[in-house]
Amino acid sequence: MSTPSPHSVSLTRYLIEEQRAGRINADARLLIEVVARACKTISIAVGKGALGGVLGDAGTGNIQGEAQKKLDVLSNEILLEANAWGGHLAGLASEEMDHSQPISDLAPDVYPRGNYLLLFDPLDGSSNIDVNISVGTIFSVLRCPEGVTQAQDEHYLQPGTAQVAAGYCTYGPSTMLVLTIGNGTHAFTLDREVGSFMLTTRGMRIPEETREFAVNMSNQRFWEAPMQAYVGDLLAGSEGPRGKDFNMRWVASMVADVHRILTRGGIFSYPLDSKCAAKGGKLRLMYEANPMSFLVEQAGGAASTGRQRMLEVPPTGLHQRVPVFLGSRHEVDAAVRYHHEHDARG
Ligand code: P6P
Repeated sequence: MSTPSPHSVSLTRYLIEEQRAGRINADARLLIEVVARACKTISIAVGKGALGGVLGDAGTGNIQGEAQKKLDVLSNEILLEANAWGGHLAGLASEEMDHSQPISDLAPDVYPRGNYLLLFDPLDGSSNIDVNISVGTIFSVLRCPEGVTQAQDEHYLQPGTAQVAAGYCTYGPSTMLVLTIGNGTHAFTLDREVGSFMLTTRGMRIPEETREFAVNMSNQRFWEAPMQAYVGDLLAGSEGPRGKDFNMRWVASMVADVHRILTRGGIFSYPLDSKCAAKGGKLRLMYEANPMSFLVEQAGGAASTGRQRMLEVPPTGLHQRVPVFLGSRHEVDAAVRYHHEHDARG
């Protein structure tokens, strides 16, 4: 049998091949298919822009204290509806909802419940929507603990290493689904004519070294000392201790920044700063940092809080925030070294 060209392998075929190889079971495979189908619906809504009447604020706020965009609310509803009747979930949790929802709250008993917990940020970076910059959906899949019949918030509090699958869909010039089930990180591009996600990169690899960093520099004066020192040395370039010049990119849409790093390398950072330190950071552990860290590690990169491997952070809350450093392994190691050396000096 000839080896299929990457572009002839659909997401469905890829997942069936992984199931045949024993790396995923049917329920998890079908769950990922449901999420991918919901992302296609979100992509259509996002793509309509001003013509779809879905831009602008919804006039509501979420538990994060953020004004919700109409597309935040719509994307959340699309994911809830798609997963309500699928039969693969015990419950789901969203950035846009204060608490998780057991599937029985969403679907009448006629549909079977499953063994998985789905967590998602339905539309990350939505503040960029109104200026037509790429945004995305981030998702994470966990197992519901044995014997739990009504999944509650505490059942989601599992470390990132417990993830069964993780991925994001980026709504950019093309709509791409990037997925890991623990056997590498793979990119699928939506073929709008066929309506299928087609495998376009099997086995994304992040270069270990980089000359590109991503951080919101406007927060520099609020950073901790090790972050100030680390970025100061990046900015010193070839005249400084790093001995090479660096470039900077900051889209302010995590999915877009992480996709660039998975594609060509780099380091993404949202460190602690005095504005967000009281909350533990800006980005959320369970449905932003953990899924992105799983994808990055599976692509040969590294992900840390600056002081601890991200995937080993013991969760304490559904909307817990953490500082984030992820990307090219050697560059993340360098940033962590600045933090460790600072802490060792006391
Ligand atoms: P800032 C978007 O709101 C988000 O959660 C991430 O997607 C993004 O990386 C970050 O916040 C941007 O934060 O402070 O630069 O606007």
